[in-house]
Amino acid sequence: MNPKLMGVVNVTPDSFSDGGLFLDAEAAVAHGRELAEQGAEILDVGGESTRPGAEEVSAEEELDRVVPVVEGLVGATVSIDTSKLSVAEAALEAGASIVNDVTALGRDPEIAGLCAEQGAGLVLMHMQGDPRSMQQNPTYEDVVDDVKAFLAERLRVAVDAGVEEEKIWLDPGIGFGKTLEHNLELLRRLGELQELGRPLVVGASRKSFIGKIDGSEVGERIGGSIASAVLAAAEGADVLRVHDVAETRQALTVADAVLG
Ligand code: HH2
Repeated sequence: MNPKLMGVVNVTPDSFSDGGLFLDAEAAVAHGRELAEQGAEILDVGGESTRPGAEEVSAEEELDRVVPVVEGLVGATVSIDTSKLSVAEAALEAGASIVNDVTALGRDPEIAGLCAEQGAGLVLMHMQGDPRSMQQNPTYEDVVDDVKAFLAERLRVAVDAGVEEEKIWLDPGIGFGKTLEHNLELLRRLGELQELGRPLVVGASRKSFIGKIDGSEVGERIGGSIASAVLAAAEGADVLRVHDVAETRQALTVADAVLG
């Protein structure tokens, strides 16, 4: 049990858990460097919040936020958390090597061609609806089967567009158009998504499903985030997208020592 950690570097005023903390490029770069020192193998730089109800930002605004941060993180493995082709393009140019698209090519399908051309990695995440409306009434026949079918189809689309299969990671999108029960079911049955044959990324860190379980506010969810991370790793997650890198790394090291 030794998943990679993807440390979150949000350069936004309104992100779910750390909005406004690292809006200044220098502060964001310093935060990214600190996460890398704590054991993050990948730094996920994002300039647009996807929290429920979040407003879209323009490509120009997003570019202004993320490009200096990606440039400042030279030497680290950087993923760019965006659904916009122009932002993905500029971030790859600035030194990122992975595009983390929470719409799984739903917004800008040309991102696939860009990744193919540049040899970049691509994270395809499941979301039902869009951030403005996704929590209104999420419904599934069977959440795991439905997410799995969606990811299989998106994987095929990306490969058909020329992205090397070896460069694609899949993510069930915890919290994106899902009720508490849907999120729990996905975490419980994560192992079934391994049948897709690609590395699994899981982001559960500080998300609202934790607050729905115990009433905690977003700043009080480290324990719940770590429990989710360890259990996801035990169920086969290959990459964990987390805010609290040092604490998660320690928990995984101990869990690995116990379980072997
Ligand atoms: N979650 C968030 C953003 N990007 N990308 C992937 N692949 N998987 C996730 O689960 C995921 C993601 C939301 O978390 P956060 O960055 O903390 O908040 P915000 O979107 O408000 O910036």
